[in-house]
Amino acid sequence: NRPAYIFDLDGVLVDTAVFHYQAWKRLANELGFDFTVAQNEQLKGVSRVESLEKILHWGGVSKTEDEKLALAQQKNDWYLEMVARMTASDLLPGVLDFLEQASSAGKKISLGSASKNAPLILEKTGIARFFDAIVDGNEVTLSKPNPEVFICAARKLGFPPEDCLVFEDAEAGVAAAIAGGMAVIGIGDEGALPEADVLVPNLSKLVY
Ligand code: B16
Ligand code: MG
Repeated sequence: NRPAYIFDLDGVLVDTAVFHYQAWKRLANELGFDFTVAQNEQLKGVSRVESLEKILHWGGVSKTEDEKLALAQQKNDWYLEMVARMTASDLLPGVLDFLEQASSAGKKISLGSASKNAPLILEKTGIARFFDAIVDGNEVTLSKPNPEVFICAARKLGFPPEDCLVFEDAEAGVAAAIAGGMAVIGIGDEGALPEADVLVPNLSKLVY
C-alpha cells in the first residue's frame, strides 16, 4: 500500500532481453566468438559499456577505447532496429492493466532502468503517459546493485524510500532496491529472487 511505484524496464514491462541477446550475439559472432543465452542472463540490468567489457572478456578479445565506442554503437544500432518495430503487443502480460489501475488509484509512478533507450521504448509501447518520472541510463552512472537509480526515482517522485515499492526481475535490481531501503516485488519463476518481499511470475498475477 505504498504511494510510489518504481518499475524496472527490461523483464518487468517489456522483454527487451531477447533483442539485446540478438544484437550482442551478432557482434560477438562478427568478432569471431559465440555468445550464449546464459551469458545474456548475466547482463540483465548491466549498462551497455559494462556489458561490452564483459563480452570482450568472455571472448578473450581486447580493444582500444575508440574501438569499444564503435562496437557499442554498432550493437545499439542493431538493437534499435528491433526496438523500432515494438508496439503495445510487446508489453509483458498484465502490464497495461496494472499501470492503468495503479494510475487510477493515485499512485506516483517512475521508471528505474539502466537503459539509455528507455524513453523510446515507453513511447513505442504506448505506456509513457503513465510515468510521472523517468530515471534511466542517461542520468545514472552506477549500475545496480548500487541503489542510485531507485533513490533518484524516489527523489523525483518526492517520496522517501520507505514509501516506495520497486518491481524488479534481476537479482542485482532486487539487491539495489533493498540497499535503497525500499520494498521490492520480484518478477520471476518460482525459486528465483529469494531476497524479494513477494515473488510473482508477471504483473497479471498481482491482484490490485
Ligand atoms: P541500453 P533494465 C537494462 O535494462 C538491460 O537489462 C541490460 O541488458 C542493458 O544492457 C541495459 O539496460 C542498458 O541498455 O543499451 O539500451 O542503454 O533491466 O535496467 O531496464
Ligand atoms: Mg530488468
